[in-house]
Amino acid sequence: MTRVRFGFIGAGFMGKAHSQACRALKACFPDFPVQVELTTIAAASAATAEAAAERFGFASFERDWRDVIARDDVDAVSVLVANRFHHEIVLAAAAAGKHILCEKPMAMSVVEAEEMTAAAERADVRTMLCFNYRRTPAVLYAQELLASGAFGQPYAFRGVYLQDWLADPGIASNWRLRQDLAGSGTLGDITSHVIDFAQFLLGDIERVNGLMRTWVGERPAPDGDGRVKVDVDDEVMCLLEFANGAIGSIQATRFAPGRKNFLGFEVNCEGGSLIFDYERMNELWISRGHAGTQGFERVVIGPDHPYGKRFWPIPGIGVGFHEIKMIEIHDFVRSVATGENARPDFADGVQNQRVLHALEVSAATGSWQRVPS
Ligand code: SOE
Repeated sequence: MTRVRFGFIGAGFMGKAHSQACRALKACFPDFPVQVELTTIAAASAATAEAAAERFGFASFERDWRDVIARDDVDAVSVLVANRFHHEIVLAAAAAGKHILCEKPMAMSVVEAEEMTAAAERADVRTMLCFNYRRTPAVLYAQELLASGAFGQPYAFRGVYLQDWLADPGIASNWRLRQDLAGSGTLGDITSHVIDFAQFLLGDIERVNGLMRTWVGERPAPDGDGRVKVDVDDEVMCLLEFANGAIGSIQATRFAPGRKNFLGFEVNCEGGSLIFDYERMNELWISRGHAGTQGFERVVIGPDHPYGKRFWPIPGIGVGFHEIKMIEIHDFVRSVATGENARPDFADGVQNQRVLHALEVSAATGSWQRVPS
């Protein structure tokens, strides 16, 4: 396949991020033999879709997402809408033989995620989930180091995702605070990213024990008329056991005043440690050896690290959210061209969803839960 023609469903934050990544791809991957085209887009209303088509650079727009999927000139569908709609859209896209790039979390339940995976496998289409942060060059480098065995047996993973955009109880409700549209709160929205880090870096999670809390039980309605109940979790704290013998913990919240997008991990191994913090995403902190008497070395990520030569020629210039979305689109399009799924694919998404579910059950029952595989 020499070109991949995209149809987008959704025109919000992710519609903007994905379309900009598609448009910039050629500049950074000039030798990439696949042409990416922005064919059509649908959104919550025809007016929004029309405006987005113009703003994001699509050749056309559709009034209904089903019409995006029905088009013969669309090869791949990007699912960029609230979690509640992923299942229905993905089943329809797979039935129409479209390749699928889907935002996270994958689904509202494990059953939905399994059905989505089975549909894509039946249709033999490529799938990928947008756990984009694993494509941060510093994280890719950390994964390479761990996979090389240079650090030996991993002992512990400590993951955090701390934000503060909901800390003010006066902030109005939105779809991310509604169980019927999001499925869960902090759990699916951001804990899922840390689970993806954990699985990417250390492999399968076998058992979990979690706590979940809702800090603000009702908020102003989005239209300013009255107050509405918050029926999802605001904070998740949990312990993990990995199949490789390591143990771990995760804290995720949107109620950590001062923390903006503090997504990070520390991995301690037999032969050293690694630290990553997305707010300083162009650095990886490394300690080598048993005792770490030198403390940590700050490695500035640049042209010598994964995908580094694709972007800026001078070390220290750095990459941002835009570049990691470009890597994501590149890897997805390459998977369509080669016929082999890029990771995380839907099967990885099911495993992520199983951990989310196990955490919910654990928090509700106060018990350790096994994660099936
Ligand atoms: C809100 O918490 C949010 O937009 C998440 O939904 C994204 O996945 C994360 O990347 C940034 O924060």
